[in-house]
Amino acid sequence: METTSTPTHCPYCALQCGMNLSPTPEGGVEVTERVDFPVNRGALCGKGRTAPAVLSSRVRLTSPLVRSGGTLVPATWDEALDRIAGELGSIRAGHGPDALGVFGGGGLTNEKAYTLGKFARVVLGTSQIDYNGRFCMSSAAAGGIKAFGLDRGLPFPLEDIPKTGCVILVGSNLAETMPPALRFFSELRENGGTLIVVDPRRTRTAEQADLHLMPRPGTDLALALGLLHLVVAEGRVDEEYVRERTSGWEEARAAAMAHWPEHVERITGVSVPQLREAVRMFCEPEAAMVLTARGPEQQSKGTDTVGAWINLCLATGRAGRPLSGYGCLTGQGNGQGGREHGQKADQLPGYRKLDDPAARRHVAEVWGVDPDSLPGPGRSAYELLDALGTDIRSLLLMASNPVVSAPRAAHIEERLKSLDFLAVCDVVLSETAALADVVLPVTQWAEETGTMTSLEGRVLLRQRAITPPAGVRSDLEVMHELAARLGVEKGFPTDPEEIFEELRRASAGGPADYSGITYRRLVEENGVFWPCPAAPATPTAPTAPTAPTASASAVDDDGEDAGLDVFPEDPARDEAGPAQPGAVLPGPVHPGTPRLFLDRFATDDGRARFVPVSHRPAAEEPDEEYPVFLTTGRVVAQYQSGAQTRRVDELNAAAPGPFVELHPRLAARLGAAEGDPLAVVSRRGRAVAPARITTGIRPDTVFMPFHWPGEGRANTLTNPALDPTSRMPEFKVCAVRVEVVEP
Ligand SMILES: Nc1nc2c(c(=O)[nH]1)N[C@H]1C(S)=C(S)[C@@H](COP(=O)(O)OP(=O)(O)OC[C@H]3O[C@@H](n4cnc5c(=O)[nH]c(N)nc54)[C@H](O)[C@@H]3O)O[C@H]1N2
Ligand SMILES: Nc1nc2c(c(=O)[nH]1)N[C@H]1C(S)=C(S)[C@@H](COP(=O)(O)OP(=O)(O)OC[C@H]3O[C@@H](n4cnc5c(=O)[nH]c(N)nc54)[C@H](O)[C@@H]3O)O[C@H]1N2
Ligand code: SF4
Ligand SMILES: [Mo]
Repeated sequence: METTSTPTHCPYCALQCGMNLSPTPEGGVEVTERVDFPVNRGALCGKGRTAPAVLSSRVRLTSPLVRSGGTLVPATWDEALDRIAGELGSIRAGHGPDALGVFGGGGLTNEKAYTLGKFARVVLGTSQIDYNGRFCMSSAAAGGIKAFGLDRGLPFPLEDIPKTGCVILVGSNLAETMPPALRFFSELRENGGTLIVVDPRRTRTAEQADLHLMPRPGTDLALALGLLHLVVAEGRVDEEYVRERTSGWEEARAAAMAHWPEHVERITGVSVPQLREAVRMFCEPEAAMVLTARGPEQQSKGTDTVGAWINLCLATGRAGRPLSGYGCLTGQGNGQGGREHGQKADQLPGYRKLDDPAARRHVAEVWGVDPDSLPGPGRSAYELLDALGTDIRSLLLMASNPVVSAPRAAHIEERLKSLDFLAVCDVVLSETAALADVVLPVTQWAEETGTMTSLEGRVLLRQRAITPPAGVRSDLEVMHELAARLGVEKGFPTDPEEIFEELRRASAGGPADYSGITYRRLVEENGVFWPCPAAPATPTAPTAPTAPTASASAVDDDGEDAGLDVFPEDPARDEAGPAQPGAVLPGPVHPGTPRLFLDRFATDDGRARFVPVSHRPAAEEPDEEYPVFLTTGRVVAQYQSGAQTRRVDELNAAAPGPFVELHPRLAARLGAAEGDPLAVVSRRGRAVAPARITTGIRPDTVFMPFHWPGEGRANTLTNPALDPTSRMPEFKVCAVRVEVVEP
């Protein structure tokens, strides 16, 4: 039994606040302040502070469950694992490997996400794997890759925010979703900088703003184009920067010029004087930033919308320069690392592309398999869930609760029920686990070691602090055992550090290069920002790592500037172990890359690319039958599908259930009073929750948080219209009718 306090990180969001875990006399663990982690300096939100409650055996699973005669009953680990391996094996034999679906999560550690991707492709041989990050960050990732050649949520550390001149925060309610991060924005204002918030609701975040723009949901693309139009019209383009550091300006300029401010006012509801004021605030200081979150991204045009905001940054010379840039505030604990190491449908570790022959060769070499044996890209998350029970006959699900969190959730619930076989690994009996044929109870954050990559691109070590209860095993052990039962004895270790060492080699030379990072460095340096190549690498002959892709080399080649000799004698270099295929021999230690793009962007020619984009409406706009916009999001005291936080008394007291937020004018029209049960009806279904009346929302819009199952489930209503590039669903806009429920 561990007895001293352990420095670690929160189990929930992408801020990955530092905390200490200290044992209590009762044999449990409590959270104590950890001030040495610079992001939160000891501060935590209520979720982080109460996180140990979910470690308690009172609320969690401690025995495998197997469905028998319609109900889930306790079983031994061997029975449960045999059952899963048997079902997967026979479905594969009968219907081929692509009948086996796999669904992961952005909360999984890098080691688990990496192993899950490898398990799907090497053990099951299926292309049908994706994960919940598709619901979260894929539009920002697609936009970032188009423009910069690389996707890392924030290209700079949060500590840069207070030193810039202006930040436009688009569709982020970080006062509720990342409370300790609010400090950076308060400091920005104390230093004389300004904050612009773009949100259809006057959120706690918007209350902090110098300027709050309140557009109609789904119109951020027009808004950004209108701002760019004004930048051009007012002669505020940074011509020299555009010439030296970008390409594609003429087309993007022409597209923006078609969006007249008066026209943009009609689309967005944001007045022309407000647009002008925003342009002035953004352009006057020497440096400025645009940060987006789920508001503009969870739209069927999220990729183009992100592109439009990036265009604004590029035209004004506000990217790839100190204290300036575009960033996305990634959401889940490992939302960043989870999208880099291969649980995404089209991806191999190191942010490599599954359809790139060089990437396939490199990773297959590390995995010791034939590159031709690796399947190709599969379906995106919603498309995968939508196909359950058709050509996909079974699903292995790890770390997501789509019964609550997927769009058009009633339909997805039906798809899950129509499967021949569903296996779920979780720490609690989530609404999705409750539908499974086999449920495996797994260890969680404080009980296991693993790395997470925060929204800053900072790789962190979350350390084991306590002994897990009897009866649970780690996700890594689950994959090890299943691989063995399916005939793959090697390549699925259970020790996270051993997996990380393999991940280093698999990522070497890729865009997200972790090869210079070790567990020891993560502890000693309080995290390391990627890319961190083990450079200058001495590749082992004859199986050198493949040359970095053009986009990757652009980042990694900045080696000189990166100060490679900072830790020339770091003993951690010796930990790389014996040379293996694709291994990188010890060299001077790379310090990591807190700030990207300062010299060049990660494109072939080093220039950032403007994308020509034009406004288009949401997939579903209000009409006579469904006259009101519905948008959805979060409250401070609940996390995601609520599977974890709905098991914490203190959090339930603060946020006991769903609600429908609406403006007094809409309430008056409906004859609704505070607390009245309202039915919200969309083309997908009907949800009921009490009215919460506030002037802090547009009168044409209602808002529902999505943390609850049952009658008040917001996702019964949402529209699964997908962005054509990122395949991300439109959680933030659909059309509904609102009615008072007669008693
Ligand atoms: N308390 C809490 N914190 C969390 C989470 C949680 O579930 N609970 N989840 C974590 C995760 S995974 C994520 S992804 C992040 C999400 O963090 P955020 O993006 O901050 O969260 P949301 O509440 O989904 O959306 C932000 C805002 O977008 C606004 N919005 C709605 N429609 C539009 C629109 O069309 N345009 C614009 N500009 N804004 C719009 C909403 O009113 C809302 O205030 O939070 C992380 N942190
Ligand atoms: N309407 C609407 N819907 C949304 C959104 C929205 O804004 N509006 N946001 C979307 C976004 S951004 C996201 S990220 C998704 C998130 O939605 P989900 O994918 O449902 O996310 P969680 O609720 O975090 O589910 C994680 C599950 O994994 C379990 N778990 C935790 N740790 C581990 C572990 O180490 N191993 C295993 N095996 N299980 C673990 C938890 O108990 C929980 O059941 O929701 C999306 N849905
Ligand atoms: S802000 Fe995020 S990481 Fe920090 S304590 Fe809260 S949930 Fe945890
Ligand atoms: Mo998310």
